[in-house]
Amino acid sequence: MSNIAGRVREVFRGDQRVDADALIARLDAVRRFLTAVDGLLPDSDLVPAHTLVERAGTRLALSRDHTVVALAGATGSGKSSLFNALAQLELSPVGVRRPTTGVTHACVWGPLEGANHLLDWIGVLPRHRFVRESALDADDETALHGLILLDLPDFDSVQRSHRLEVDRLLGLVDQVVWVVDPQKYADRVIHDSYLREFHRHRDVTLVVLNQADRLPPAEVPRVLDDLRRLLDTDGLTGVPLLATTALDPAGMVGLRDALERTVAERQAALRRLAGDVDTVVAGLDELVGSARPAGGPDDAAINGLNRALAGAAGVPAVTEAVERAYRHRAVAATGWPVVRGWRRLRPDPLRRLHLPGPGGDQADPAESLVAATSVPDPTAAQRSALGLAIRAVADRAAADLPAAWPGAVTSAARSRLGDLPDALDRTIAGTDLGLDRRPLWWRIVGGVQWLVTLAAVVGLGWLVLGYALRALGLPALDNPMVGQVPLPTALLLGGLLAGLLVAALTRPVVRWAARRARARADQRLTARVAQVGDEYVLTPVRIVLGSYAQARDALRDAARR
Ligand SMILES: Nc1nc2c(ncn2[C@@H]2O[C@H](COP(=O)(O)OP(=O)(O)OP(=O)(O)O)[C@@H](O)[C@H]2O)c(=O)[nH]1
Ligand SMILES: [Mg+2]
Repeated sequence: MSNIAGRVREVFRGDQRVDADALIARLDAVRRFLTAVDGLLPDSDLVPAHTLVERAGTRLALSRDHTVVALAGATGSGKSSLFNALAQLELSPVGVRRPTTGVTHACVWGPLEGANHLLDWIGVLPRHRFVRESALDADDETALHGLILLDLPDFDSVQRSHRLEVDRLLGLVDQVVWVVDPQKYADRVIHDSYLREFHRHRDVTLVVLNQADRLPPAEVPRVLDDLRRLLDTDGLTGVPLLATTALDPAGMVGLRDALERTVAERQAALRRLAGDVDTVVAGLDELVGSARPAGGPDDAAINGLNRALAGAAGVPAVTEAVERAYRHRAVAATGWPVVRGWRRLRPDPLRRLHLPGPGGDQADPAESLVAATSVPDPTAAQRSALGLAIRAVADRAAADLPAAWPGAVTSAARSRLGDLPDALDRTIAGTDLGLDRRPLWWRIVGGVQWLVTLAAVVGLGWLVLGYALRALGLPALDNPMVGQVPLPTALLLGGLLAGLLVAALTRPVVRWAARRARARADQRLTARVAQVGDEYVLTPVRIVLGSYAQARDALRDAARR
């Protein structure tokens, strides 16, 4: 797998300098990573990164002029003996009873004041802090000024507290000198539980084979070779390996020189933290992966979501009502005036859904904050179709993401599900369905209908007046003739027939226009519902994808040595 950790150079870099600014930039990148994934990935996976950020910040803020070196190893390997030999004082008791050292002892080369904050943070009790500063040998010891040497308890202890103390301190110190002896240098505990775990800290690791005097001189190189082979297996290829004898100053020269170099370089703290960043990045790599994710859900998934939202919002019911309302209103405006009044008595289909009724009045804005319409609630099938569509959006968006992320994307897609019904209802209520305007042709046809009806009424009145005069024996009206038909009769019959004819001719036009009104409303509603989907489903998904991209970039920056 070509992961980010793989790209971190896995070679011994003991002689490479770590730039403090570059390290701080890497730590900032880890911080950015944590901010990006906050609330999206399980906290348990992020503990090492949080610990690193906190520890590194503190260590860098504390003295960088001091180098904290720990002597770690199995009981009886000679840690305390080496500690005392380096300090040239009997500071830490050496004993035959095992284990001997139960609490960490510290020896500071140089004034204690500057080192005290560091030792407080590391957690060495004041009564176990010593100063290696004497007027007599000050010059000899100058090369070690700034060294804080720690004598740790044994890590393979029968005492659980010793192991806990060692594990705690190994997470804080700048450099570790692993002390092994000829009898136990191949023990599994030290290799499996400790040295192997430190393979990303090779450049702050030093191994000494102590008690070399117990071996026949000819045997020493053979044991060192064997130990080197084991260290290679542990992933510690290239780390400095020395033979020491704590009882003989001549057997300490190599170790002392190595410590002097470490102190002079002032690099151990930075290298240690750089190794910590490598370890944390390698642990996080799996959570982020290297694939570039899609920018968001694909069009097919979005279309599916919009369809499901439209169904759940009751768009089909509304558009059908729009078509019927158009017919209702058009017939009321253009129909034969005699039956128009009766038409108006019937309720408007949109009114029944509490949608804008005749005259285009909108729903009350106060009402529209809550469910505003009486559009039927979504059926179980529509609800489940919506659930599936949301899931499909999340699945498609998260398709390329590593295993830790699809869950976060799905949660984001569903995060505002509870608000969707109200939002959809408000949108439906607030959408201009396009029925506000009374088309001009309605008015023209309506006017024609009034004219022809008026003609019929005039004809009827004329005829009634003629009959009345005749019945009273008065002189009859002089009826002009239209062809063979008297004018009043022509007006009455012509008016009636024309009214019916106009109504019959208008009907198919009304039906066609109603279908168009429905299509227009459908388009508007679908667009508005899609906006709701964008705001309530797609935007949260895009935010998570954005966080993923940020996390990925941040981790890449953190991996850069
Ligand atoms: N011959 C020889 N004996 C040594 C050497 N280093 C330590 N010893 C002896 O080994 C025994 C254990 O030494 P310590 O220094 O107490 O060992 P330690 O690693 O501190 O042990 P704990 O405190 O129990 O973890 C003592 O008797 C020392 O005198 C050495 O280089 N050569
Ligand atoms: Mg000891």
